[in-house]
Amino acid sequence: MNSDLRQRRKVARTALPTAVLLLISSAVAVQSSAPAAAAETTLRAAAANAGLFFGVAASPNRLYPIVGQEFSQLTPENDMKPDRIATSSGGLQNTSGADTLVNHAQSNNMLVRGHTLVWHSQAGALQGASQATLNTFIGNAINRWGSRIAYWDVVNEALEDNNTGRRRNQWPHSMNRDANGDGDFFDAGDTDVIRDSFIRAKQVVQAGGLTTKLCINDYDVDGLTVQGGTPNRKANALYDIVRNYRQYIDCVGFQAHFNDNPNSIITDDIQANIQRFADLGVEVHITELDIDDDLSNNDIGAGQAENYRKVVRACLNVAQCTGITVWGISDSESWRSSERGLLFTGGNGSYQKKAAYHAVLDELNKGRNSTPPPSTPPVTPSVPPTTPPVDPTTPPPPTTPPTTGCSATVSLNSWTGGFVATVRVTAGTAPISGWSVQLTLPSGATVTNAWNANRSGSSGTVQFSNVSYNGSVNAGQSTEFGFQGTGTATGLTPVCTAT
Ligand code: 9MR
Repeated sequence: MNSDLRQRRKVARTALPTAVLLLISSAVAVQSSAPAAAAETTLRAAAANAGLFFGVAASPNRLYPIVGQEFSQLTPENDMKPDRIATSSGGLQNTSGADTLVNHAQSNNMLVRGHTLVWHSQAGALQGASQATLNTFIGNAINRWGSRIAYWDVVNEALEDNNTGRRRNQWPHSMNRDANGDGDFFDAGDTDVIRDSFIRAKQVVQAGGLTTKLCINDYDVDGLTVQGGTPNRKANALYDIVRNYRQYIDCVGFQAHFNDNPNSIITDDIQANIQRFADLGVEVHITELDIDDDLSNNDIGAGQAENYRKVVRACLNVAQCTGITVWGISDSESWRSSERGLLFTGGNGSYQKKAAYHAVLDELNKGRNSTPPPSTPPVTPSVPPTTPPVDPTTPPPPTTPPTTGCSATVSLNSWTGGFVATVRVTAGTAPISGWSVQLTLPSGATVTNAWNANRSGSSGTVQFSNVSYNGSVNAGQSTEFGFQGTGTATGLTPVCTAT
């Protein structure tokens, strides 16, 4: 095992994505006919009740029934990596494994996470390619599966090991240039593979009218600190990247490969770290979870089942943490089999649940703390169950033309009896230092919670205003907030005022 892999031996809602909501809505429908207090018996059903997906990394030769039964999301463990599917000119090849996985996910009503587009490792024929070629590949890969891929890891593992907080220096990051020498790659004159790859991916998504969300994914970024209370500089660096490129980045993946490496332990500040990313307005996902079961070295905590509980709870307690994915089904089939880091034992389709499985299921069944779990409220008898969902892909027109103040648009994800609204506030031709948005809900609709905004009122005319960190918006730039409600919320007309 090389040092890179050894280092990796350790081991995130503004708006819930459409596909998650579809999963939730089906769970709600199931629940309304089940006894109110019945605990769910699969990870995917328990997660759906709490408003998140529970996924697994998979390969075409391991698509056993358990995949669709227990999991609601699938990440190709290796079949969408550039070394499988990219040609040296950024074309596609050998996509049959990836196609099999996407088809399997679709027929089992699972979300897909595309993994991954820009990565220093497993780059195959793309190794050493220019940004232009990377951009070609990004376009080809995103367009091949379109909105069938809910999330794409656009850039994977861009940050250096050993908690330095620096970017990697190998390709493709070796293409980076810090033009003004200020120590970062965020300035207009700088060259930044992360920024340029996300800009390209965003263009492709917008040009195709896709619902795909674009994520940045990394490991050892899970807590605010690492062992000994040392600040987690890698997590801080990731935070700076997301903050600077928020307009292109929709989601952040914490790989969460936990083990006893000092930078890979489970700390008590994982939830706070998830929260600060969520406060930037991105979804957060735990993307590659596995937890070392090596109890001879106890510095990652009190045992695997309890450690799994901790991580799952940290996600559940942050509304914008919309999914958890484990990096394989069973220990023996894991990339780290010796650490017995997963939820099942056994193999070849015959699996036994571990204590860790039962702990995760139990924790998921407890639901979220910070907001009411979506399974509880949104059954409004006045809404007929046949109400068609609003098409979330139809972008509503701006309600006010750009001015020196601000304008606002709203997009809706709806299900029978409930909705999540994402409101985008855009400054006019001058910067603003605060904003408020007023909108009037149709009768019967009620706001149950909001994020990235202060709120007054819950039905009829409701007022939202900026919170401390998102009041300042530069000319022409945007910020987003969201809210969840019960009932039906069509025809919302937000009115934005700069304050
Ligand atoms: O689990 C994957 C394993 O089968 C491959 O051999 C390995 C090659 O690097 O990649 C593993 O998956 C990695 C993922 O793509 C990115 N994060 C770390 C994962 C474990 O190494």
